[in-house]
Amino acid sequence: MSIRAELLSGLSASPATIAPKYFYDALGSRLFAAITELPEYYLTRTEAEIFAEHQNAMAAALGLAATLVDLGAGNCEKAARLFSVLHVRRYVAVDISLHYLRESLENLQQKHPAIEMLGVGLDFSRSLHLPAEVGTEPRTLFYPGSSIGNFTPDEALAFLRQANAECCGGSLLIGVDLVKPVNVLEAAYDDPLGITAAFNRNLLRHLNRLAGTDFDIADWRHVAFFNGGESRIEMHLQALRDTTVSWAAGERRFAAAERIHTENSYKWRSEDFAALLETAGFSRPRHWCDARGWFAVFAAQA
Ligand code: AVJ
Repeated sequence: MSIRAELLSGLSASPATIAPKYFYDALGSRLFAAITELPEYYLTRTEAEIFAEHQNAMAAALGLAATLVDLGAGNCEKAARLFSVLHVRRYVAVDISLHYLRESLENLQQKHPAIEMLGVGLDFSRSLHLPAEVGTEPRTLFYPGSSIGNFTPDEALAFLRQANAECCGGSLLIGVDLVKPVNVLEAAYDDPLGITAAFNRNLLRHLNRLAGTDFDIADWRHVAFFNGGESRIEMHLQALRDTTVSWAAGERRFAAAERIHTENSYKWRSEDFAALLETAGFSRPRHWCDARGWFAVFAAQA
């Protein structure tokens, strides 16, 4: 299905949905970077602390990681911090937009001339199948940031099974956000400055460009809450009034207070995530946490 057809079918569904990968246009990527600076958004900071504190133990658990495959690499910063401790010789940056990766990789190559670098443009939320140019040696797959949280548990299992195959006998290093008090979770996704609201609402501008819709951002507000039954933060855009959104071949009417579901961000218990890794075929999962037990980084063998 084309991007446009996929977006319009999500918009026509009840309830309407838009996939979270569409948050990241140029402005959305900058807004996400701003989110990671918010005091309420503990994820990025906490994960970085865990890497800094336990990188030697992680390197020992992973074994030699000559090839590091970075899933959702973006600016490649997180992976670059691990190059020396993991003795990386080949770095494969994978992201949905190859365009954005090129710049990051050029800068990185100058700082690390001895490391062979490759950029791969791939929407791995559909299928994680790395191209042949990546080679056949065992690899360490690196999936930081708790982006695995965008998948439902079933989707996460399917994704991890594919990841297991793509390791070629290597290993996985993955960041996972954990269950914690609801007030902490909800503040992280509904910050008082309104940066997360801007990030969520910006999705509609991106959609207007991608699918030719005519959303008026002023008609929509940001809603985020923890759904305890599903163990996930949900983000929605809620219509402030009755409104009709039109595109070339159709339209969708929204009643006041109707919502578009834009993101799930699952929060795991560490023992459940370890079990998920084993079900997906990984062995000897280990993990490291921060002192508060808010975030975990897991290493496992394929
Ligand atoms: C990039 C998917 C890990 O779920 O925390 C941040 C995205 N959404 N604030 C997350 C996000 C709202 C983020 N991930």
